[in-house]
Amino acid sequence: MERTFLAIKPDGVQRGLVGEIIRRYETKGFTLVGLKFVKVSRELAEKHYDVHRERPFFAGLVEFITSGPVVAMVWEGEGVVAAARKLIGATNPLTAEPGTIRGDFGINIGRNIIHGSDAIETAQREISLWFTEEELVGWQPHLAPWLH
Ligand code: 3AN
Repeated sequence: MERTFLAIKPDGVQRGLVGEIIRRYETKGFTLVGLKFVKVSRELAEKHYDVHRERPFFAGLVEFITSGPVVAMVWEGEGVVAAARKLIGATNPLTAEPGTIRGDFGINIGRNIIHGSDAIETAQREISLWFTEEELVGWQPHLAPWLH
């Protein structure tokens, strides 16, 4: 089953949006398989944002993600990588549609509340970067298949 990595960034945590964000993925119908509250090390932050290493905002990005606690999560479900990005909205909160997390709660591109993997391969890389195999809990909700 497809899995994605999501992280509620320090601004999302500071603003008390953790419950609201988790609720959106739960009520959408995805299954939570990994969850932890972490103070991100510089080493992890640099690995996570490695593709942006040459970008002008790289240093600021690392500075910000390491500035306060982050909620790291793995969610599972059909098409979850693309669907989770859809719920997040566009990178720039000013162009993110209302109804999306960034569209509803964000203003600034550098403070856009949540990270979500952008492809299945990226998700696999990010999940193994942030979680050990033992920290992931494979389970199935007791729902009749016809409910979904
Ligand atoms: P997304 O998070 O929507 O996948 P990416 O992967 O293009 O966006 O960028 C990663 C992160 O880098 C964004 N979440 C945002 O915090 C930051 N970022 C992207 N573009 C800019 C920019 N022009 N100025 C400042 N920060 C940026």
